Amino acid sequence: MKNVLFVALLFLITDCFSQKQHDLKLWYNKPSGDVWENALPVGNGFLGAMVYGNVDTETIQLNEYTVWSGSPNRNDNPLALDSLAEIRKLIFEGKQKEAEQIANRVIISKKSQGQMYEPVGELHLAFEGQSNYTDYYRELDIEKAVAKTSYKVGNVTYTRQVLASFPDRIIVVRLTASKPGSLSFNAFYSTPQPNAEMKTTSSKELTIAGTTIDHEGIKGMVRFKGITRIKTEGGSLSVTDTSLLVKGANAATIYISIATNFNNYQDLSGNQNERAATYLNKAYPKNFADILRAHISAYQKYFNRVKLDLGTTDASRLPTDERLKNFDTADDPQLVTLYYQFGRYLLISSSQPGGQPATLQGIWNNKMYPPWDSKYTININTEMNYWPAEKTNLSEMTKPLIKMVKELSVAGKKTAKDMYGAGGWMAHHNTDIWRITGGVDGAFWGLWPNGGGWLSQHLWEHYLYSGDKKFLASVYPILKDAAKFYDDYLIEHPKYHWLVICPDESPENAPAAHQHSSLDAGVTMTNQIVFDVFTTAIDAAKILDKDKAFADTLKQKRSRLAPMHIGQYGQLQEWLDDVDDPNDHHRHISHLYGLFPSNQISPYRTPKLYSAAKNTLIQRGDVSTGWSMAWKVNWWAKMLDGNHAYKLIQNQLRPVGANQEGGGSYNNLFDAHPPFQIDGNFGCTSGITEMLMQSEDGDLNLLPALPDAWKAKGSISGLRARGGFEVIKIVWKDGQIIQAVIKSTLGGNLRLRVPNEMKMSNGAGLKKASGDNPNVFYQTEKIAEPIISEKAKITLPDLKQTFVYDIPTQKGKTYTLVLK
Ligand code: FUC
Repeated sequence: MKNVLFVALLFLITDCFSQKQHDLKLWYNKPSGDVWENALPVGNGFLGAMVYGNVDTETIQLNEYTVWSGSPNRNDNPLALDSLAEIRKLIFEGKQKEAEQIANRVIISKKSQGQMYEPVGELHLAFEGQSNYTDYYRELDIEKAVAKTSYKVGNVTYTRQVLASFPDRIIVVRLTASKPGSLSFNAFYSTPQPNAEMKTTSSKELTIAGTTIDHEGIKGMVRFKGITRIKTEGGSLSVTDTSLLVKGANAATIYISIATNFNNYQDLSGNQNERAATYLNKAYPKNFADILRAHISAYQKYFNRVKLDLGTTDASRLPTDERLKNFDTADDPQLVTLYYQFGRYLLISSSQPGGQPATLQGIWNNKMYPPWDSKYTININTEMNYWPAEKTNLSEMTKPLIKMVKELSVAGKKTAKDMYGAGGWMAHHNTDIWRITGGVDGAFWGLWPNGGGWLSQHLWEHYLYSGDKKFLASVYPILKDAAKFYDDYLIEHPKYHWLVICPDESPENAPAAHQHSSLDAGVTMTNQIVFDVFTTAIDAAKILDKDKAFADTLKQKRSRLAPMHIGQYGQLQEWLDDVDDPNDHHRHISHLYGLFPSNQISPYRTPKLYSAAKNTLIQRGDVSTGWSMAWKVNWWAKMLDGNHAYKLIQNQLRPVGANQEGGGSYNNLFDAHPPFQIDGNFGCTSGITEMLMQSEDGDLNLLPALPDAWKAKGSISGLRARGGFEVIKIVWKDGQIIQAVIKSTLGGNLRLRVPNEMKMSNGAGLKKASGDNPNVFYQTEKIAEPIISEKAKITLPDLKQTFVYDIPTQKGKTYTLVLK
């Protein structure tokens, strides 16, 4: 009997263990082969690696965050200013195509169209005698930020672990074999970089050294150096000209260091050799266990802040690629949790304080000529990368973005002045590590002058979440100068008499009525961005008690911006003229910027616009590229429609190729545009958060868009909301919040919107909210009444009942509410 009990207990423990094992892990029972999108990403914000987990020859593809083609450069087109009046005239006369032709010549850069983020190369480990393997398993544990591969040959178990250490700034590979003396391999580099040399040194180091390539007339001047050293336990280590040979070892630890001469976007005077050696020399004396421990603890400091539980079913026991195939039909809520946390994992791994912002591919790229150069597309993609940062409690990860915006605000001053005769700063629709601010790729895409304006709002957002006045004061000149650019650049529309930006465009889309040219004046998204840029400059000036006269000018000009328009199909107009096509399924729905990430369109404050935005969303359809679908998750969450948001998550969690129109996920859960583009990962993590918590619309709204699929029960802990509120916990059951724990870090009124009646945990009742929310971080600026087409059919929203309370809070105190 005792024995039976013992076996049963053991079974239970192992069963729990294997369940737990698959909790926050991507795992597979086959190697990656030669498919990069099967490989698993690790990164520490400075180095990135893709681990293939192939048995015979392991490949670890390597990236370093400053390895870019080119060198410091600017790409303004000085011809712009003289032609501005002519371009404007043509646009106002309805001759968009002619205007576009001129703009191609005078606005679009004749120099760099943006440089490329590039790979360093690959480290290969060619093993001896491992072709007949069994029990293959590989995983990425996103709770620990470690990739692992294991398999058996005969009765020997081989294990590999790979991590990009946060504290040690190197990549470490740990190899073990269960039987002493069974580990033999040959380590060597390969690289697609044409100007790189790979060799070994007398101190048994494997090195790769090179200079990046020239591109579009800009000389490649980033010098990089990689050094690999191996520590063996047992066996021997020897060198050939180009490889390190390990023979008969029990275990081995590989230390990989990479550095460049990059100091900042204007300075390449660093010493890559010294840097690479310094990182390596510091880490090499440490053993793997110590490196692993320090790495996990540094990583978990960020990662562990948020926990999500949407339930777990048996479907979660399958390998990740199988789950992806099944998600449409299986009940597998845990895959959403995994995907959600994977977004946070990717942000921590690709965007660290002191580093560069996450590119279109984060920090992972294996191509010399990557899609869209793996740079920064700032008409949506870079912004989307940072949507999850503040609310999923990864505020530190915004630092590289904030730094980039600071640098752009310097570089973009000259662009504003030379190209548009305006003060302040601006950037067009792309930038790169050299902080180019000129227009690229052709006027149809690259004339868009609002990259600076939109990016500047991320600084304001950082203030709204943190309440850090010192930070606000330090970035105020950037906010002010973003407004100054528009202040100078706005002109009166000759027909409508509003103040508009011209030439302008609604990102990458064009109506047939404008000869399929994107060029226009006063497009909706820009009006919304200018409105926000002015409002934040006005508010920041007030908070800091500065620049009253300037703020008054901005207020006056803000009141003369074009209002939003509702067109003949009941849609939110993308352009000032009612020229939208209800059959247009374009992936950019830029005019819904006003719904999200901005808060100008609200179910509670602007119901007509809200209905129009909904019509637009329906007309544009669901399936699109990965990032576009991710934006739609956020929009449907703002539409308070959890089921529709969930449908988009289902579309995103399909194997790439399964959606005819695009989107989906690769086996390693990388988002597919296709090709791989990381914005969809980040955008979806943001969207899932918005389904569970929103804080943009004048209140802290809990469970605003819970889909039926997650209703039964669940919880999330550790989110952050505007005004310094930490949402320590939301627990729900049958669609009702049974417990909400909120910590106030700044004090102030907590206006809480919930789907069911609640009370304080001590039984005290709650005060119903009334009037405007007095909390300064929850102010919503009133917008102008929309202009509505006579043909438009508008059905006002039928909103679910919610309960809204005002809870006065004290700084540092925690408030627990329960179901009433
Ligand atoms: C914009 C988008 C594309 C792609 C590229 C990186 O141009 O329109 O879909 O995401 O950026």
